[in-house]
Amino acid sequence: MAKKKLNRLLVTGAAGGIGQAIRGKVAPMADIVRLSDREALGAAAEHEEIVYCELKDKAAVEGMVEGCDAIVHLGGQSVEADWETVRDSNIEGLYNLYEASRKHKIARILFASSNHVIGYYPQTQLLDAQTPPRPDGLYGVSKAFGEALASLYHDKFGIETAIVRIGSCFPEPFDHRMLATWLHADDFVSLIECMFDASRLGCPVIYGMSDNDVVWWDNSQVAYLGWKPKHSSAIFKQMLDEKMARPHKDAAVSVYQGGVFTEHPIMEIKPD
Ligand code: NAI
Ligand code: 15L
Repeated sequence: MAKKKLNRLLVTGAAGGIGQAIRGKVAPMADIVRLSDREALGAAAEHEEIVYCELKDKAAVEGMVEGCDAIVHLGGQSVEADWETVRDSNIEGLYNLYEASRKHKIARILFASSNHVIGYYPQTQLLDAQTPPRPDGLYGVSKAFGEALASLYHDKFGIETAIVRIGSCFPEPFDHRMLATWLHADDFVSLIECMFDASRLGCPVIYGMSDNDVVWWDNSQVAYLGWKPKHSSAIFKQMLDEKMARPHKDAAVSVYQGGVFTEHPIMEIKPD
């Protein structure tokens, strides 16, 4: 349970997979949870309010942010896509969010970054918060832009951001790679509590993974947050071994941290 209570917490991308998984669980963190997306969000519970918003619409984003004191920013293009799609949601959209946050004096943001910022590193290399980006596609590049924007708004305006390079946040791992990258939604919720409870957050890079047996990432530099993931992908290993053959050792999914994202081409919108 969070120690401090926010007045109004904004959760963007609330209609998405992670948004739906954490929706009920962030309720104790704030008097009011404002949920936003461009897709349907269902009916608001008593403690919730709903604001539909397209992130590339600057004025709409200002309206969405106004009156909030903190943001969990999940909204955006969440897999590889053509440049225009990535740009609208993750470049323009994120700039709009940080500009609105500056104008409306938001103190803290969680930015849902991705392991695809560092997807071209080999699985044999242990990475930490200082590891430079090595994106595996335009999506990864857009998340690296987001991390740089968060850093700028911290240094220039003092807005604190938890930059979370999320691994794979799904109910269970789909493949052997995800034994290293898996993040249980409840561990993500406990990270959100820790980042809002911390007396000083700063603008750290945090790897979003559960307490898995296979480890590619070192979170020791954010030990001050006191985040202790409780779940582990280890309970799924046997199920995966029985369900599918281990991929070949030279396959992208076995070699690179970003797995098959390294194999995506540059996607172009086909002219009509
Ligand atoms: P998702 O694709 O299920 O949800 C994203 C939501 O953002 C969707 O509901 C979509 O409607 C909304 N959205 C997209 N573009 C928008 C726009 N221009 N305006 C308004 N809303 C827009 O993604 P998921 O899995 O829930 O991920 C949430 C966030 O976490 C994303 O930013 C994703 O990049 C990041 N992430 C997720 C991982 C995972 O394992 N689920 C891993 C790494 C990062
Ligand atoms: C991501 O960044 C995606 O949002 C998610 O859909 C998964 O592909 C995840 O990374 C992953 O690498 O497993």
